[in-house]
Amino acid sequence: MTDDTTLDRRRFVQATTAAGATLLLAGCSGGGGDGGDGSDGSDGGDGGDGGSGGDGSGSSGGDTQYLGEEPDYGGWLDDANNYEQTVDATGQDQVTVDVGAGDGLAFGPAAVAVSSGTTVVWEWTGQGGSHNVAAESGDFESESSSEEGYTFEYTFEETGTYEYVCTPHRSVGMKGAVVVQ
Ligand SMILES: [Cu+2]
Repeated sequence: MTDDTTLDRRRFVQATTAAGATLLLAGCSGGGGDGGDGSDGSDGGDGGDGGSGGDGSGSSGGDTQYLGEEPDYGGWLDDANNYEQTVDATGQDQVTVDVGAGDGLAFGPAAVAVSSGTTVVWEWTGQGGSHNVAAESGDFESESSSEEGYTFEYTFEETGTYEYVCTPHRSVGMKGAVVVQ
């Protein structure tokens, strides 16, 4: 019975135009792909791993907003690890920056814009060894620590661009900036 049905379908395919047959073949190969759904199921598990890859965004708390126009850092961030764009964190009372982001020798985000009066809290991830946070201007400087959960904070009252480094890792690009608007 089922064999007869199959034969009927084959005759139907032969009776269609070349274009139609191509479409049907595409459908057939798609059907073969359905067999791969079993492995796709395990791929779904891998997708969960991708979710953990999202930890980077988790540190900044969900959807990351960037400034519409990138500030001119005068080359300061050209060799800064983890720097792509300036994260827009304006309008917030408190903003957290990871110390030891990425591979451990970066600030996360490396560049962030805040409103004046905002307190930036640097929070150590425990990755990459011992770090500190030291403003180029000397306005602020933390102790060195390698301890996960260690924090240092500074409240930015004056507008401007504040460049800072991790002193021991300056030469390997552990640099950051806070833009106060
Ligand atoms: Cu460091």
